[in-house]
Amino acid sequence: MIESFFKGLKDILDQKYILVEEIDKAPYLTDWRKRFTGKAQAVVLPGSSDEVARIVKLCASNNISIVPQGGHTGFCGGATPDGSGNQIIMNFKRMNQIREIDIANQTITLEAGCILQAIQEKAASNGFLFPLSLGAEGSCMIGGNLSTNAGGTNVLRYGNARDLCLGLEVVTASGEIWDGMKGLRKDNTGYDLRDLFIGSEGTLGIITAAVMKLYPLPISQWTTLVAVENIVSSIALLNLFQKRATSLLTGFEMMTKESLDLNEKHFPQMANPLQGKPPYTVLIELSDYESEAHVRQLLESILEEAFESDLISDAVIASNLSQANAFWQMREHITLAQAEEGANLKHDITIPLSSLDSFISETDKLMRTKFPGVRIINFGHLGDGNLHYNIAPPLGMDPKIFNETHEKPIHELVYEQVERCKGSISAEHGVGQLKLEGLRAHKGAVAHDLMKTLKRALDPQNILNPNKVVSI
Ligand code: FAD
Ligand code: 2HG
Ligand code: ZN
Repeated sequence: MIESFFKGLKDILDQKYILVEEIDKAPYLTDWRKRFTGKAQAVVLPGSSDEVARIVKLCASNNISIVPQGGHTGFCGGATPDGSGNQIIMNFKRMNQIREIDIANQTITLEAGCILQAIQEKAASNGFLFPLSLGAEGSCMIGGNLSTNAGGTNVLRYGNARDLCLGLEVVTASGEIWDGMKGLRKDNTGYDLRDLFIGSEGTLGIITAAVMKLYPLPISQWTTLVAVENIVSSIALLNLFQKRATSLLTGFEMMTKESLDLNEKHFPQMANPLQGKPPYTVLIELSDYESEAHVRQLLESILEEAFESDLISDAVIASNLSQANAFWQMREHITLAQAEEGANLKHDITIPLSSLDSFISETDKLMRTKFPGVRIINFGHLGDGNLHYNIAPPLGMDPKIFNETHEKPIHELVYEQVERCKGSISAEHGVGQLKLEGLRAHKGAVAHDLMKTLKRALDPQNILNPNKVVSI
């Protein structure tokens, strides 16, 4: 059986694109955070949609399950195989062609393995902005971004990966190629298949190509860091910027003192330029299509109003591009500082802004009472109500013991508070294997059953990334 499977694979792919030796497979078996490691019969590297379709057909007839994989930067173990050693990994790094830029339609057509940063650069060299932007952009791939419906720092203005997508090509569980690549901005012909595949983390179909929206490049961007006393003032500040800057507001990121202290510990060059270590530091970006002077004046006038209303106590405006980049680097480095520090439990949640204060004060209180000494590293995309409410072990605690003893009860505590505040347990990172139980417990029985029905209908053999998102 296995021999005939490998013989079939060799009919589709050159031997050098079928990795079976442990040493060759190893780089594909562990995720970016090193939280998940699996085993695989082989790692396959297809070079075209047709090859993907033929491999899926072969897997279906041999009952072998497939774990699609992009840059393997996901935080939920979605692209890591299980421990059985029976699955194959399908990695997309060879499918990295940018097929077309359509100037009139303002779209870019891409293969699934295109690296996000390469897409941004290609768009910019053609005078366009491709707005999806996240810390892993140097290695994550558009197929992975769409499969996780990635967010990042521009969602406030341009939306997440789903909002940027106008078309998909998908290989189904039976090895059919669905061509949904028309790139239309309006299409009401029945169920929205595109939106079904986006965010499904490789469990309903395999994305092989996509048509994505482009935007004009802004003429000028201004970035500022401001000091804020508490979350209520941070939200009032957001509302002020939304009212005064409307669509020119392109970034609104919140960082607590604890998250920036951790940054400074591991990357002293990333110290907060604001004096006195404020409880909350907010990074705000405005982007303008009119003129440098226009946006600068607008920013100064909004900041003046914020000072007068006592919403902020200090502000630094980046005086040049490199300083603006340094502000953004400081924000993006929190994840890296947490990785340097060791273990941390990630919570990637959204809460309605009106309940955020209640969520934070109640969850902080419970966390500190039930788990004395844990460190709350809270930061995130405040403009989207998306917190990265991460929990690090008490200083000196063994990370392995922390994960074994604290992971389950801490996730549960946070998810219960998310439910109380009518939020979501995943705003952007997805479910994968990490939140499988969390989704089952907190999505609601009806929604969870509908998801299982969809999974059974689209993948009756359960060969596409089984036991990720939902188990059937
Ligand atoms: P992978 O990790 O390889 O895969 C993710 C999921 O998609 C898996 O379930 C996989 O099976 C599936 N998949 C991959 N390719 C395909 C395909 N072609 N067809 C079908 N299924 C597929 N995420 C955010 O949303 N916002 C952030 O701000 C953010 N910042 C990050 C910062 C850092 C430093 C790191 C390391 C990660 C960050 N992430 C963020 C998480 C991660 O980068 C995103 O989830 C990203 O979209 C994953 O892309 P990937 O190519 O690495 O996918
Ligand atoms: C970010 O917003 C990413 O920087 C990573 O989503 C969040 O490290 C995290 O938990
Ligand atoms: Zn994020």
